[in-house]
Amino acid sequence: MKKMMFGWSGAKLFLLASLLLTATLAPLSVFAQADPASDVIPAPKEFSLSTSDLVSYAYWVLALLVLLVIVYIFNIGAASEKLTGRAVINWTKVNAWMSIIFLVAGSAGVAYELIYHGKLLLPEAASAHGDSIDNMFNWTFGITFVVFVVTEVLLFYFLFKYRQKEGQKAAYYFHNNQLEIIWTIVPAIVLTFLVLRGYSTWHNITQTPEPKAKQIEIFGYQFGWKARYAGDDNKFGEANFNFIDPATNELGLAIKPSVIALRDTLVADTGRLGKDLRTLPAILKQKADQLSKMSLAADGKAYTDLEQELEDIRNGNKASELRKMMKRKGVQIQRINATLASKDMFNEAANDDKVTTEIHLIKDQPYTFRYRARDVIHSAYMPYFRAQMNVVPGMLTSFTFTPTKTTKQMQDEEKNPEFQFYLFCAKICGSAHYNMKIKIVVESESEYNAWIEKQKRVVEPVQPEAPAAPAAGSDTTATPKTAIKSNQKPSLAMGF
Ligand SMILES: [Cu+2]
Repeated sequence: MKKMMFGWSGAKLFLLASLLLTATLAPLSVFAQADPASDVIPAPKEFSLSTSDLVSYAYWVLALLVLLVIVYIFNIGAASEKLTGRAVINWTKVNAWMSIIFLVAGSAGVAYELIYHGKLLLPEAASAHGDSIDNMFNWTFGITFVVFVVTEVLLFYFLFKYRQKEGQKAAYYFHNNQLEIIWTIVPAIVLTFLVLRGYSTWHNITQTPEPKAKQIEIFGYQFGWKARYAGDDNKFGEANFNFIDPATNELGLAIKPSVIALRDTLVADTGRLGKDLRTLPAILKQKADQLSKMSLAADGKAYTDLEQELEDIRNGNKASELRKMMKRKGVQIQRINATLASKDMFNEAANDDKVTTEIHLIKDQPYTFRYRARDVIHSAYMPYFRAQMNVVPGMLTSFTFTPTKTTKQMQDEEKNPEFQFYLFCAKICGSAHYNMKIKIVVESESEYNAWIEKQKRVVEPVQPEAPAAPAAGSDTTATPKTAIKSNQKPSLAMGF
């Protein structure tokens, strides 16, 4: 009886494992076929069944039915054993052969994945350091693959070979120091080798000085990227998150007229919020009157919304919300005022910077990408350059690399005229994370020069014949105006 129970649970385990394996591998093979460099994000498909869909659904249903039939056959066997007390099925034998079937089927699955989906792995690296990353991955994969094959073969073969047999007694093996030493030291040496190799590869990539590297700032936000080139002065203007105005200064660059306009908007907002706060009792009365003329039956949602609004005013929620907003804006105003006098901050270096919606790089030119984030942690991932770096708010991270293939070259090599390099976000950062990417074009120096020439400066230079503008924002100590004066509006020409 005991033997039968063991046999039955073994069979169930086998079926469960096969189901889990198919369920895991099926979606994997679907993902493996997605082209990471595709320019167009396909719109969600309308639900419609094609013939091939139906065939594949039928295949899954059939597979499930076959499994159910097997389960029922085993069930009948088990029930009959219970009734007659005679062993109908030799469970030991079934388990032993199932382990061999599992080994063969599993190996076939691994071989299939390597042969058919192995082709979908990334092609040869398009950056100078890429080979060393690939080399490291290949060593790690090679070693772990050999260990995987040897241990799996031994595990399932031994299950088969040493199955229980009539008149055969299992050997009792208590302890062996030599074995313990071997299986501790061998993995320790292998892992030390892999870790040190990874460490030295990373060190070589990140710690090798590259004096000729050009700098590009990559700015990540929910949900997109912007690139900033330093302009003719080859110097990035300063930036501060307190200067960010989503409409006119998305990168928070230190452009005095823009920052002053932002501060004045904030002052106006604070004034308006203060007024709202002071007139809350009057608003309450007015809204209560309004509500008394409405009815739930006639107005539905408008009625309940107004009711909620009244409740928020009565219980103080509205007032505390207004105070919170005023406080937040007040802090930002203070911070802006504290920096406005700084000559290091407002040194005009930002004026000729160029903010772009594509990244253009010159082939064989080293680059340092300096990363900044506006909101949450992102991760800049460039698979073809084998480069990835976290992009963290309030922290400057960087990655230096040299692109070694032009976009055109990659299109030829991949036999895909649509091929493009991209920088993707590789950190799940919110609802539109999947769409967060920026195109990278690698080209010749002359092509790059022609492109960068066409990009607009953050602040267009003032034309000499234009009438002299009043000294905009030069007086930072003056009482902030509650309305934005037209002469304080910056002439921003950013591409957003
Ligand atoms: Cu992101």
